[in-house]
Amino acid sequence: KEMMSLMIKASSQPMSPSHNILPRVLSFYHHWKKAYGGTFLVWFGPTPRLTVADPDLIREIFASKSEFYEKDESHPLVRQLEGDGLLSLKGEKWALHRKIITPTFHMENLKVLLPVVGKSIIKMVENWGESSKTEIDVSESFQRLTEDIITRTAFGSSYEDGKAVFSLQSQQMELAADAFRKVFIPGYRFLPTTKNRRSWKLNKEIRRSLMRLIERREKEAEEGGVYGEDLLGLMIKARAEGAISAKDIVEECKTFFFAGKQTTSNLLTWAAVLLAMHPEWQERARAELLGLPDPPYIIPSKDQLDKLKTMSMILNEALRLYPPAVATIRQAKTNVELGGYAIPKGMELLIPILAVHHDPALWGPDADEFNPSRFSDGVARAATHPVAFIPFGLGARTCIGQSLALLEAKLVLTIILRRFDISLSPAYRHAPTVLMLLYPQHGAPLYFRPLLSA
Ligand code: MNH
Repeated sequence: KEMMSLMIKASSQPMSPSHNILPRVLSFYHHWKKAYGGTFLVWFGPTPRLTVADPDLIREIFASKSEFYEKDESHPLVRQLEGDGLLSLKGEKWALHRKIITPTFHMENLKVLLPVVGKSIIKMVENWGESSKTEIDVSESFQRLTEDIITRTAFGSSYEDGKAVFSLQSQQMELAADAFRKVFIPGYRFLPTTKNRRSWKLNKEIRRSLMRLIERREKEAEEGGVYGEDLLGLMIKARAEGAISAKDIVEECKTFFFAGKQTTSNLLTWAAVLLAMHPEWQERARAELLGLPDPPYIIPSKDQLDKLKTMSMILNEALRLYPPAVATIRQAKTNVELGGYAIPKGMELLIPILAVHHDPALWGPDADEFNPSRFSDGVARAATHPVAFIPFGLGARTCIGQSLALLEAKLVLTIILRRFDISLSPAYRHAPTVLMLLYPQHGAPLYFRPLLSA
């Protein structure tokens, strides 16, 4: 009998696999750090690349001496997907585009999305938890959701047409993921395989449909005199003023979808998985939510979301342990000195975001543990150095979609926590993997048990 109760106890323990994912995800970094410290040279192909994990030096590269560094040329496979937009542009053209696009993300514009987005979240969860044994692969569901939200942000009133274009780009991204898995086959991406040919065809179709959409919206704006505050409207207005071309707009649309969809769905997925693994934090977040002054609501308002401090701490801890963008790269524009190293012009520098986020020297001996409390005094004080937390980058080229992503994540998790108890399905296997971004290799099957009070 005792044995039996022990077994039951053991099996009802939340499965809590290690969050120490460095050896799995950045294995070279993990091993070489032990031998050489945080800063060392790695040869990827013909050019050496300096790995820089020291937050003082990272601050120099991104912020205080950023004029000496620029974005690198991205991999051709990525380049085809991301378009020639904000992510990859440099110099004056980048600055112009950043200025035109920034108002898309003003809180006033994001706020009006809340009720609309709230509705699609509720539609998503409608048939969750009908049976206590139904698994939901949240990584799938969340991708559909972020796709929907990014479409609304980019295209506003032309939502339906935008959706059609972005569904093509989704298909293209899946094909590219396949090509990435075969990147070790020399010249694979040039071979006229069925999948490659399909991807090339999609690329043309996407650009053609976007061009048609731009022309239509331009006509509408000329007739009605209103451009709209969505990404497309702001850019069409800039084109009317002669600042950018129609092709620029096409490239930015591609960039937005590429940069905004999977990053945010990965954050949502890891946050849901962490909540399932750590029921005590799930309960704390739910208690905070139900304890709001005016709790009977379906879709929370911006003001209500702002009050959810525990939820913000959980999201930050998810971004720390599982940053969707595990690393980024810069290139030296000229010969430059960095932390006593003479960096020659053209050298590439790799900033291993994931490794910085797991560094015990910055985060303490529990660096690999899930402990949202470390963010209770805000982001800048969570570690021993303010630049230890960089899921969205830093400086002028920091993520433009940060507030959208965080607002969206908070809204989704709030609506879900209000209705369901989240737990891991026995089918869940903890396998963080990098394929462009950090994602769960075998998906994220979770159980959603409806709460009686909901
Ligand atoms: Mn986002 C830049 C991570 C959501 C659009 N993003 C960056 C950078 C990081 C990043 C890191 C900086 C890269 C570098 O310095 O080399 N982004 C994220 C994460 C999420 C995210 C972890 C979600 C979670 N990003 C979004 C969303 C959008 C978006 C949502 C769009 C709607 N991001 C961008 C764009 C850039 C960027 C555009 C490039 C900004 C620039 O260089 O001016």
